[in-house]
Amino acid sequence: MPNPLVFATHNNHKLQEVAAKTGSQLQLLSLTDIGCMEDIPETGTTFQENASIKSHYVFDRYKVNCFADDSGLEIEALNNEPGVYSARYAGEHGNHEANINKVLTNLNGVTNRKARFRTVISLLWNGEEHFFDGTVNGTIRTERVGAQGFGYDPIFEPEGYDITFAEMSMEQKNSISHRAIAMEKLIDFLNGKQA
Ligand code: ITT
Repeated sequence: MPNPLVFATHNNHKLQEVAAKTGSQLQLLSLTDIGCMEDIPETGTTFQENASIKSHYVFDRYKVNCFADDSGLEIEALNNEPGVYSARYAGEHGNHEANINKVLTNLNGVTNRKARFRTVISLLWNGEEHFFDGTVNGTIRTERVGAQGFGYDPIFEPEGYDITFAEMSMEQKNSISHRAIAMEKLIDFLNGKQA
């Protein structure tokens, strides 16, 4: 019997990326599946803090095993901005177009293009909290390339590749992404628990 596990996100792209990896051992449920339609406040100042706020919010109300992630882009030349503000860097939550424009403007003429995507996952499993993280290093392009993915994907070129995340298929991005790395650690942990 698959174990129900709630992924505390409203972002369908993320759910799909993760669902492609979890297989049949877990029944992955979204916030929509459990009827949680509220926007969970992300008031922390670190990825870890925000992930933890979200997983606790769901657990406190629904008493289910659950996990939440917080992810974002850190750009070296911008003092690791946008960081925890990645989704609302230009003001409005989830306006990826405006967010990318702001990054490109802020990096105009800057030669250090180093950046990294980071994910931290907080898992509440049988009443205990566990953290998992993932990082992908790369560089910020000077213009958008590619139409796949979401967020900052069109301007992020992962190290070791000459294409952006937005030029990769979901499968390819999924095999190397920050979220995938953190998720793999989560899944290893869960498999260990169920063995
Ligand atoms: P939820 O809070 O509902 O889970 P979100 O869109 O806010 O969804 P995250 O907290 O994981 O998702 O990420 C914050 C922002 O960081 C996201 O809106 C994007 O702008 C950026 N981001 C995170 N992961 C990304 C990825 O794989 N590709 C491109 N941008 C990403």
